[in-house]
Amino acid sequence: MTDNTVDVLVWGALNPSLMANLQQHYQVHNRAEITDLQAWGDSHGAKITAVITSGVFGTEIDVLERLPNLKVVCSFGVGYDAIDIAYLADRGIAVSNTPDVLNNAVAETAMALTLCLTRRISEAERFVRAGAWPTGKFPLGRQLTGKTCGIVGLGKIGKTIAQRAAAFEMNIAYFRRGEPYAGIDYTHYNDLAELARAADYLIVIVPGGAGTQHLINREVLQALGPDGFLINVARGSVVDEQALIAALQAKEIAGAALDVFENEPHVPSELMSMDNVVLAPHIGSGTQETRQAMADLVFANLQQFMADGTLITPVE
Ligand code: 8YV
Repeated sequence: MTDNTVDVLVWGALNPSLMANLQQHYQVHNRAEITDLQAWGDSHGAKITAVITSGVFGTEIDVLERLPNLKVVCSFGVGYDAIDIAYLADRGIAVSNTPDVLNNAVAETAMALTLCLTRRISEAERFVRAGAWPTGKFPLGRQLTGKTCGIVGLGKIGKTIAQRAAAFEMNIAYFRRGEPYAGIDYTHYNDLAELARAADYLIVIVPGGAGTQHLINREVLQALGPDGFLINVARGSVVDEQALIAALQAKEIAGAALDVFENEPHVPSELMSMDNVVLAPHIGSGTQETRQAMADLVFANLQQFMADGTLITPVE
């Protein structure tokens, strides 16, 4: 059904082409514009059959409770830790995400952050812009060639990162509890601290949520050691940020590159002031091509669900 008679609730400002498609085909309500939730729920809640959100916006049970006829939640992003999946499953509400289309973009971000960190690119640029070049030499970085890249989470994005790291002639190792993956030649560790000990660069790309909360803790950071670098392109919740700050302050690790934080968009001031830390504002999937593909997939999921009640990429 695309005759503007179906009401959908969008959780905030999403990709412009997705917003335009939604406006064209649906009656769009915007969560960000609702000030009086109760009044809005009383007059509009029962009309909403679909929610469109993102991996960052997630959902709120308070709002979902006011949508008695909700049938589907379509999310812009692969990670769904911010979405109340168990609650939605209980109510029989279908959920879709955007897997696969962002693997390359996130892998590129991981490599960009890794290179930026190890070759001190941000720091070097600050040095040049500050006019410091004529007054002295910039300190040396370290190379990736021949080093060990430890991947925490060898899922689809993790494998895509591994291929790129291998092209830089890095040795690839990964953490997985229990048995190694069949048919994968990379070195397997079932103990995360052991992987960290072996790694020069520890790249984190596991899903967020309760199961991975503070997986990267003090012990893992200490195992990574004073010559080891941490790169996080997963979720802020996966790294114990206070332990990371302590490890950086004590020079227990060499540096960190972070695309995600525990309390986004707020970044601890301690991290802001460290030269051996590279900071990015959650841009893992942020290329024009990938965001377009994500927007198209969200809309295609919604359209298919409205047509036949199925999703192209359901969260299962
Ligand atoms: C965000 C992401 O969802 O896919 C994910 O899980 O974290 C990102 O792609 C996207 O930035 C939402 O705005």
